[in-house]
Amino acid sequence: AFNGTWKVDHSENYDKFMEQMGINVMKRKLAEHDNLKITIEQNGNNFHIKESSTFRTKDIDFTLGIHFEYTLADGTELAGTWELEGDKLNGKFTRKDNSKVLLTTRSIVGGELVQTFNYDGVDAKRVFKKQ
Ligand code: MYR
Repeated sequence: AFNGTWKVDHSENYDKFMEQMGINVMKRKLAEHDNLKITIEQNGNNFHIKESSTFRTKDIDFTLGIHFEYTLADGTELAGTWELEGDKLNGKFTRKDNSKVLLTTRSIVGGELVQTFNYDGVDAKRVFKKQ
């Protein structure tokens, strides 16, 4: 169900979320219009993600339940896991610099991919449309 190419359509509270993450206003303005596109290929428990945005292109491989590392476009390093709970992907990642937790989920809602974020008390979401 997650398979396909998804292009960001709109975001909610993403600026506040990034601010909580410590990202400065200039970078936040750019990130609001990052044209993020993710291509998801799921094979059983294995996922291959192609991320492309105005910042970079990046390939990510992970297996459900297996710890992996991921670096944000601003260089912030995270490590954690994705797990599948029913139809929802639950991600739990920890920042390496301050040990704070970033929670994220992906689910398909009405044919759109909804990704939620929570960091340090601030929630946000981004909604992606299938290409
Ligand atoms: C992936 O599945 O796409 C790779 C792993 C994602 C880890 C968590 C991503 C959180 C992204 C938050 C963007 C924050 C900008 C401040």
